[in-house]
Amino acid sequence: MSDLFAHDEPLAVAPDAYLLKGFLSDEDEMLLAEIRRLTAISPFRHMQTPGGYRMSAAMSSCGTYGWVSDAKGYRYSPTDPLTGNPWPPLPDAFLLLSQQAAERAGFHGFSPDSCLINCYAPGAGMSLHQDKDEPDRRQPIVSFSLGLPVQFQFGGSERHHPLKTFALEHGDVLVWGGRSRLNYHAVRPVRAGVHPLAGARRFNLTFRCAR
Ligand code: MD3
Ligand code: FE
Repeated sequence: MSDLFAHDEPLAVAPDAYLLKGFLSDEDEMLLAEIRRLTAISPFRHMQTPGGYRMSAAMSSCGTYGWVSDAKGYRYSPTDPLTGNPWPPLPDAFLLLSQQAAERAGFHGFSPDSCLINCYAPGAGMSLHQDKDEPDRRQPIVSFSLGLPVQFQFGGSERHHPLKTFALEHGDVLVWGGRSRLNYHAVRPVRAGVHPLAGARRFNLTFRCAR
């Protein structure tokens, strides 16, 4: 698909948080093919929260560290607990695109060592939470959305702060840093549908500095 949106100005959605509409529109097929390849090595699985709930999004990771959750808590691990092997390396194209997105949003020198791969079937979502398992809070988180659209909600630094909602669509990138790095956020349940390239799924890649 031609790149109608990627040259737009980043849309400020919160202080130091930017939405890059359609940033991935030339790279969507490559990204989906890489997700397929990576998850043949480290398969999608439903993790347990420390409280014993099954997460509705299926997850995998690539990079030096992967995010894991189980009865012992949330953490980054150099090995995939499902396979016992290291996570597959972060593809060069993932690294480059995430760095270009960070740069476009005004964050220089972004060098992620972890990419969490989330897969949402219809009905799956993510309840309100903060991302605080990463030690260096000066580093942003860069998120890529592919496949089915979803309503994304974000609030403030405390759970009770009011929420704003907007759609995340195939090809969109979000960059969260600085003053919004610890904002609460949630993903509403994905509605049934079929995306022409991704099928009945939404995929989200989040690039992080785990160390
Ligand atoms: C706002 N993933 O994996 S990405 C997650 O669409 C997660 O799969 C969602 O939240 C998803 O933790 C949302 C957008 C996002 C990512 C990180 C953030 C928003 C954020 C960190 C701080 C504030
Ligand atoms: Fe999150």
